[in-house]
Amino acid sequence: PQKIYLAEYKPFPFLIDGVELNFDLAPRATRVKSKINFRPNPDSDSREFFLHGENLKLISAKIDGKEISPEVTDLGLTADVPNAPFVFEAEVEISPETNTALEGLYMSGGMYCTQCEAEGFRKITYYPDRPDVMATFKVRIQGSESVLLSNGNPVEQGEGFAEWHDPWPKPAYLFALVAGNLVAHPDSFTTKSGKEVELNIYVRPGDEGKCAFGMEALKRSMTWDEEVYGREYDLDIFNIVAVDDFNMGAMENKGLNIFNSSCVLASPETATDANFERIEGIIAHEYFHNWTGNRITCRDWFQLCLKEGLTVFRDQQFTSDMRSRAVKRIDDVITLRARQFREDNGPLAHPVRPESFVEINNFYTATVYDKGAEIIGMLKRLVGDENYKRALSLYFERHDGEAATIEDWLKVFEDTTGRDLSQFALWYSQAGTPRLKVSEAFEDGTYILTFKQETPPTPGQSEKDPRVIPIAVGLLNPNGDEVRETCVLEMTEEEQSFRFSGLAAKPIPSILREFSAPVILERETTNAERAFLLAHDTDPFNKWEAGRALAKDTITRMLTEDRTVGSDLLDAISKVRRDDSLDPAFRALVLALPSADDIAQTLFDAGHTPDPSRIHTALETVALSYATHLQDVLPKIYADMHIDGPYSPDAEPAGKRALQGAVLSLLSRLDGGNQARAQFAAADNMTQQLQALACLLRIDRGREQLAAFEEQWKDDRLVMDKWFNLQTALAAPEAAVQTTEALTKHAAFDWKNPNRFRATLGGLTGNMAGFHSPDGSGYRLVADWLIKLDAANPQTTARMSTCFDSWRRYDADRQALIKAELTRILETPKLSRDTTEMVTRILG
Ligand code: B3K
Ligand code: ZN
Repeated sequence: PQKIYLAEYKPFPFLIDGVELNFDLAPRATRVKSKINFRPNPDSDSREFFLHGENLKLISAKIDGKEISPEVTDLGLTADVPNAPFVFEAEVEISPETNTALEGLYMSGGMYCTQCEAEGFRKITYYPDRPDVMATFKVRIQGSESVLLSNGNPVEQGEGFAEWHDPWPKPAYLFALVAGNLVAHPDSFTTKSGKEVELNIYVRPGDEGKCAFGMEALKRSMTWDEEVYGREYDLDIFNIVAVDDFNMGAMENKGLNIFNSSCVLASPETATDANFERIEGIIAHEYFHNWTGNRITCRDWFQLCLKEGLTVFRDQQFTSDMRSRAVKRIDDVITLRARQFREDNGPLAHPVRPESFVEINNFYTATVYDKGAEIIGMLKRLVGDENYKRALSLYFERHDGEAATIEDWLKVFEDTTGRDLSQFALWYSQAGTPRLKVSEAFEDGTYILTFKQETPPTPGQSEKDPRVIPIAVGLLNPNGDEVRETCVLEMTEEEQSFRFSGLAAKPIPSILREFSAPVILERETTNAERAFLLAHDTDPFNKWEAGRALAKDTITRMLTEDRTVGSDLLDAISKVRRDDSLDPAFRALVLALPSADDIAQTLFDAGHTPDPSRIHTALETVALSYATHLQDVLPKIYADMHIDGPYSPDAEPAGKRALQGAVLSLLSRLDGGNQARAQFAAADNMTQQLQALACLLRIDRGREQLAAFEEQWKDDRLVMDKWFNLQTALAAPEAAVQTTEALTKHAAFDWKNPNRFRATLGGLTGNMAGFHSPDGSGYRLVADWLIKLDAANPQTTARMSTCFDSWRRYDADRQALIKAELTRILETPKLSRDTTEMVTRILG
């Protein structure tokens, strides 16, 4: 397969003045007529006319009204064209019903919908399918469905047709079309300059009752973007459509966002608190793309982080404004470490701005998104809030309507602040997570912190240069008072010292407050000091981090030194547990144990070979110790967290439920599941129903409740995803593979639906001890299913193949078993380009 390189970027030889599309919908024979006005691009010296096109049946093509016979391959079409403005017309036929890849125009539950990012538009018609070719679109849809939607503003609607016009030039990846017998949840919004915008969430009949929260979240997002970034909405209408079959979370098509139904539909009975928060965040994310992504888009796909990193950063800011800033930061760092650090420290490591790819869909990664967002956070920290604001205004003013690059982005910060950001730019080009070693000294009232940075080699990058690292530091004195407020140290050298003078005693440092940079901190310290910070740190992130470090230290020592759970951990944790003055959501986070994967990576980094089943046992042991140690207070905390009145998904009640759920999980290790059974029976919301079910699965496999749950929810697709997922994710290690296999034979296991596939198989791959079952049966089952899915849906297959990326951590037997499965996948005839690229990289 062909590799594409950033260094080989060339502008397209033509510009487009306008596009007209005409869709005549039919499940297996949709006709698409296009009329495109091209003119030579003065910035290009080539006149080669190549249009992308895949899986299209060309009916006819014309230039300036005259029939032509272009040269057509699997990848596109080439024709001779005049060296002057000309009109290209084509008619093609496509088959949405048989499009199982869910890219281009496809069908889901009887409705037509599209997914074009990154390169799906070429499966709809012949077109320069690249983000730097921007054009205005007029779309006419003919179909018998009651709702016919496309981008922009509606122009005309009638029996069996609708016409839409999008006045804002856009790249083809933002094109969308929806046709279905849908119902709307309508609303409206008045922008700050007084413009009335019609809002709709379109769903299949029966789902109308699950739209209210998403609509409120949309309006909150619109207000927030006006208030915080000064960005107003720019069309008369904003539509969201919920689709059951979707490869990712959602898509920011101009004026017509298409959502995986799991990322927009919610009701108290069917969605958990976590679902509500995620829905709010994703709605905001897609809406924010209207400016960071759509009005200003990317020059080429290597610049993907330009829109994704920035938009993730914006949705994180939004959530911390809507909910708790401290809790949001901790949640984000947990995810960053679980997904991005894992990626950055394995065979799939790549720079936030990659330099080459085979299949761009493989680069919608935690690195591009989440590390991309961390880079924006560091930049903001380095230049300060005021400068960040000025730089963003300049960015919108200077690049509106353009397809921009990371260089353009950094330049607005340089021009705003006069700062040289060339060293900072290494964050975009160097892969790998920097390790930051800390040492300290104290003499005559002066405290010296010395940092040494080092980034291990990553694929294709053996040498790394030192980066700019903003390190937020505060100092505490031995009584626990803060003697130096947070300041940001700017590290630029490989090794660098910072001095704090005028101190009465040797302070206890709180380093990397708020997780000010995506690095791994390495510091020799004691559990006594960790417990001290857990009790006294004023920075909520580092307070939590101290508890987490204490737990990790305990668990790794249990596994490497045969230690038992020490009282230092138990006492420190129980203080926080009992402290009513702390936010319940924060207390729940302190009580949560690090993941098995986190422990495995920590052991591996320290030179040990992780044993998944021993890690599982150690985590269970710690949980049981927490339970016994807190025995006397658990029932009281459980009762204190009770909420009267109707369910609300707001942060405060959700935090209480989180703490109550964490307590329930401990209690159920002592009371044989009595409290959990009671909670299950009484629950009037999905959060509490699922918490209880999870506890019971561990006790007696929850047979009775699983059956009741299935009976109650068998007609609700999204809830049934949870039912599938919980069973594979929480199965006991020795039963996980068998449970998963049985579930794949369940009548409701629709493997072509990505949500169901991910819920079921993804539950197993996330169940570390189960997936890594020593006989290799977990690997075999997952490989079998990946091979099967690849023929239908390469994108989801490639993404799920990452479950094997940490294979080099494990013992030789497991490595051999995994390698054999990866090789078997790779040898599958006609394996997709997507999966081929991923598995090849994983094998290294
Ligand atoms: N931009 C889309 C992701 C498209 C993924 C294509 N494989 C959703 C988002 O990030 O908002
Ligand atoms: Zn995005």
